Amino acid sequence: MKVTFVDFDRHGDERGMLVALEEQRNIPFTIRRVYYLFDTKPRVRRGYHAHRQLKQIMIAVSGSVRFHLDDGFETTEVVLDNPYRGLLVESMVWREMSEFSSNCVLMVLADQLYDPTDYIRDYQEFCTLAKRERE
Ligand code: T46
Repeated sequence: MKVTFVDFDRHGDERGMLVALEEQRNIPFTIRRVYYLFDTKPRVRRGYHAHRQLKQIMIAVSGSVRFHLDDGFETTEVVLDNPYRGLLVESMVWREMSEFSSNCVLMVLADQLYDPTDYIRDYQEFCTLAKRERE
């Protein structure tokens, strides 16, 4: 399946590095929510859901994490380990995250406020909906 990365400009000098994230500029949507995952325990795998509408950009601002992505037809694995690179995860993509490094801070920019009804947590239901959308 196709994976879209967004590479951010690196602003830096002898003092250190900086990345700027701006909605509708290098972030391809209006940012309505930001959250971050950190201190994820060893061997934890999380996610196990898709979103009906939500679109997000994931950035490992520190450390690394593996994403398993599934659009209902194909799957792929992606490692995020670089604060200059965002992973765009569109709606209707099943995701599971694993192999969080102990220093991983995964920052997520989302185009919607938190809405538990947007989650599809049953994999078979997800596959059925994904197939229906393509018909
Ligand atoms: C995703 C991956 C990368 C809130 O109260 N507000 C929020 O905005 C979020 C995202 C979560 N929560 C609460 C709901 C749960 O009680 O925080 C708790 C943990 O959330 P969840 O179990 O959904 O975490 P993950 O790691 O399975 O998934 C999260 C996002 O929910 C999801 O959209 O793509 O991170």
